[in-house]
Amino acid sequence: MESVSHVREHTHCRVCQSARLETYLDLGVQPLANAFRKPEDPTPELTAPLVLARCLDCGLSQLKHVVDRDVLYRHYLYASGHSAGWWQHCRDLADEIAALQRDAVVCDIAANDGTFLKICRNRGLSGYGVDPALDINSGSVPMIRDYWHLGLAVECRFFPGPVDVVVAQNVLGHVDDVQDFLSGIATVLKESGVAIIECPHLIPLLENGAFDTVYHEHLSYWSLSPLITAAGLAGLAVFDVKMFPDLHGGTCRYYLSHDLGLPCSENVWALREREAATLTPGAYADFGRIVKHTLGRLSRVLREHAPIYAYGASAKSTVLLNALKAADPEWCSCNITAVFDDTPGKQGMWTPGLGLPILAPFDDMSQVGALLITAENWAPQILEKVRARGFTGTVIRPWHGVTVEAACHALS
Ligand code: JHZ
Ligand code: ZN
Repeated sequence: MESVSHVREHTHCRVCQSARLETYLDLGVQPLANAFRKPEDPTPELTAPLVLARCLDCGLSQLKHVVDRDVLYRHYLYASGHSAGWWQHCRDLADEIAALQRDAVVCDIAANDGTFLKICRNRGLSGYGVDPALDINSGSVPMIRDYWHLGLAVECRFFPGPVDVVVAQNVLGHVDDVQDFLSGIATVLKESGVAIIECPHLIPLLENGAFDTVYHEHLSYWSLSPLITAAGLAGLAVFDVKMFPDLHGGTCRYYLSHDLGLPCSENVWALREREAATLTPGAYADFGRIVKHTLGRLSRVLREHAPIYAYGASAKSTVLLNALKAADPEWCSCNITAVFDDTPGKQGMWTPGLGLPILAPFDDMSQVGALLITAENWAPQILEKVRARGFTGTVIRPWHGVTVEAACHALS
């Protein structure tokens, strides 16, 4: 692997500009988590340091290195439409928006394959998506192929016009210039409009020991407190929040409006209090210890149960498997035979760093002895699928200190 030339060191907090960034997780130099490759690809793999720090002033957790976004997003293989749990989440959100305003116009930032907008359309809502990925097929959903930014928002406000709702799911953490991004939202939103921003929350990340969600795409690991600061600078206010503990390991939905000085909900106060009580220096230190423990135990478990198949060629799988290899001097790639994934675009590719083959799951899974779940956030759906195909072996899950169970007991 060669070092990536498109890496910039990030020295100041992207919310408050403080230089007081304190490292609390160092996963070394890692391949890019979504850089799945064709086996015959001769180009060297790109890598970058993966170091997580927190701002001692505003509390934002952020990576200390920024990879050029064109390297990460112009050819993006992740298609949100392939995860059934994600469909349900989007259906619920579209219902909520339709109940609020039957004819709402929606701008979906980082719309990916248009899954959410297609669901909106079935409910009579209209709108358009914005996404920089050049080769994701979004069907007939109108899609602007660009990164969301203030200049684009100014154009969109002019045509097609201001919108009632902005939806930004799993994108704020990927954004380097947060101020420009949020100002763009404020610009395109009608006076009475609502912005709905979702991203994994920092507390479950720390509590679950979910270090595999730390990768180069995720520049920031948000919590409410720094978001209130960043939103305020863009003329927006957070007026409500909702937690989804099972989504991507613990997602928070933030509701924002133009800052009209109106009171916010009880949920906002409660989450602020919870953050103040939970996100203590000790919690960050504990997280480092959990990660070390997880890697050590997982190495042993994988050796004991080899040969193993993994399920879920997620970005998380790249981090997990490469961190394991880096931490385990006795690591042997042959302990893991292949990684299953239902995404057709990923099948036939190799995983970043380790070069494990990605396969479609077998019709008959009864011959698979042990399965490492590498998309832990989708574990229930994956287990249902493999059990239905005859899998009766051992299930290994990496979060919560590593669990090892027979298929018949896992998550039942
Ligand atoms: P999944 C993504 O990360 C992308 P990833 C992104 N970087 C982000 O921010 C986070 O989400 C939040 C497969 N799968 O969704 C599909 C099956 O094969 O956890 C995916 O390849 N069968 C924008 O990549 C992978 O697992 C199934 O039944 O870590 C899951 O990836 C299910 C449920 C999933 O996200
Ligand atoms: Zn800060």
